Amino acid sequence: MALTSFDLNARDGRARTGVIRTPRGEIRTPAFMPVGTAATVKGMMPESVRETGADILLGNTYHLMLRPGAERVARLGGLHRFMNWERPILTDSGGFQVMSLSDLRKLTEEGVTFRSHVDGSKHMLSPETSMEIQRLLGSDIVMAFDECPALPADRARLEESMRLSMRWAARSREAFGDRPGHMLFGIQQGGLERDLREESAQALVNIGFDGYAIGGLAVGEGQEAMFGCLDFAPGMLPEDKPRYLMGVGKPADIVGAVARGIDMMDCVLPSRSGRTGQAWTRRGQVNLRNARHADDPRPLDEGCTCPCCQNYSRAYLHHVVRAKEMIAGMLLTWHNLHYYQELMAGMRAAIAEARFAAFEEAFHAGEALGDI
Ligand code: PRF
Ligand code: ZN
Repeated sequence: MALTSFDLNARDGRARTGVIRTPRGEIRTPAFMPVGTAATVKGMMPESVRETGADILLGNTYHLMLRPGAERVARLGGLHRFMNWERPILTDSGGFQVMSLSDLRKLTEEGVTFRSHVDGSKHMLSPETSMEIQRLLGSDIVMAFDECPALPADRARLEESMRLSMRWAARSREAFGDRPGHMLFGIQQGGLERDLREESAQALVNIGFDGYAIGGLAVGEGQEAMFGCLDFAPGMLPEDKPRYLMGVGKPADIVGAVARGIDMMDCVLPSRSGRTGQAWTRRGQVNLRNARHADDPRPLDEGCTCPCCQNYSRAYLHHVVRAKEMIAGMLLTWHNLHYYQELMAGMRAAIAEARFAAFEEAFHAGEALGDI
């Protein structure tokens, strides 16, 4: 019997809900994956991340290979043991982070050579080395090695880059081999071009993956253009495999992506914005730095059951944000991750009960009200 599986439980329009099963636990979809780049979801203990409702975290090949090093993590028992998160972990393959973070990159057919943003040391990532690093980390869901051009990019560049990513996808598949209990996801590229997305989807399906990501979006094109692409891109990917939209997004992006058939997402936004005094609630974004909160005894969100909203006032949050106290980032990250996971749970229930359109409408009505 297969050690991993994906079962769809219900559909409502193009939205889907189901479960990915792995030996390390189940991932309820649509799923939001908090980002644990450097073997930590910044400002949160892993058990607290679990309490927010997360089934899976995202880790990064690029950061972990540079510090503390994949071999070291492997010697210490793998990433799960190292960071004290025993549930599933998906790792990104590194190419996208090399392009956004490293110095002096050089891209060839073989892969990419670059200098570390940490200490300037020289490194190489290729489909083969990325698969090896993700194996050493012990990742449950391994991402194929790809290249992601920033948008806008001209068609020739998008086409060339997508075809390179598809050759790398085939090499990733070959290097990954057969690893029962672990999944390998391919990544569709092709910018906003419908025919390139189709060509990419066909190439990936011919290779054969356990799941399919949509890469190359949320890279500067804006929500309308992204949704335009999501009106056709998910439908090009196999119905019976999970579809993962990489690096998305704001709550409204997530709701729109789920409406268009996406099953998984990740984003630094809830954790990163928590560290800059920003909160997300049913009424949209709230900036706790704002002076209007200074004397406000009410919680951030009256209806929220997270420890931040149960125990602290807006006045307190405003104070600790302004004073740059560590607890500010801790409390707001907790609240934001809790809010994101409640949003996912709400969508899963709405899809299961065939009322997703009403859920979507209520979501937008809440955001339109604005913060009280
Ligand atoms: N490829 C990979 N990781 C990613 C992306 C991609 O295209 C994106 C684009 N939003 C975020 N993270 N490998
Ligand atoms: Zn809260």
